[in-house]
Amino acid sequence: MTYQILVLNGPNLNLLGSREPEVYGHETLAEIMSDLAAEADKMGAAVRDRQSNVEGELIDALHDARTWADGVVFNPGAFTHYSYALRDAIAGIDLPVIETHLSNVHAREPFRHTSVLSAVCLGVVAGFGRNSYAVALDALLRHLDARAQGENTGR
Ligand code: CA2
Repeated sequence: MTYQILVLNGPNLNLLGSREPEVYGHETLAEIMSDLAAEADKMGAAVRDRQSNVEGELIDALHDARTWADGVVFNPGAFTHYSYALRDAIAGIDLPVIETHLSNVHAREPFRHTSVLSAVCLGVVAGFGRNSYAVALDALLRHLDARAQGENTGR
């Protein structure tokens, strides 16, 4: 069974590799997503990645995922900290979503310590740079495997 996973990236993540490498690393989003697709293949999953700077497009992508995906790895960018619309979308789709961040948001400015999304996500991965995506994908696939075997693993 090949799990189908949406990897969704929010605002400004298209700028990765161009500025603030000390916070976000030197790789572009395209490089990170291409490496993740190779990792996913080894893990028995297929990923489709999408990036948007527009809140409504992220909501539409989450809604659309209901029709084809088994779960979502989601870096919502700064929307993490205040988007109740994304929170409602995640709560409404009945798919496991892992909130994922490159940086350790809890070691940064106070406004980044709050997430309005975490409570409706299966879990949160933050602080491992580009590896945050692979860690989140691994956790999501373990959850899906356990659920398929009838174990109760949360959401
Ligand atoms: O650590 C993360 O992955 C974040 O989701 C990244 C967001 C930030 O607002 C969140 O608090 C944490 C920002 C992404 C912006 O990325 C840039 C990359 C290069 C240059 C400028 C912005």
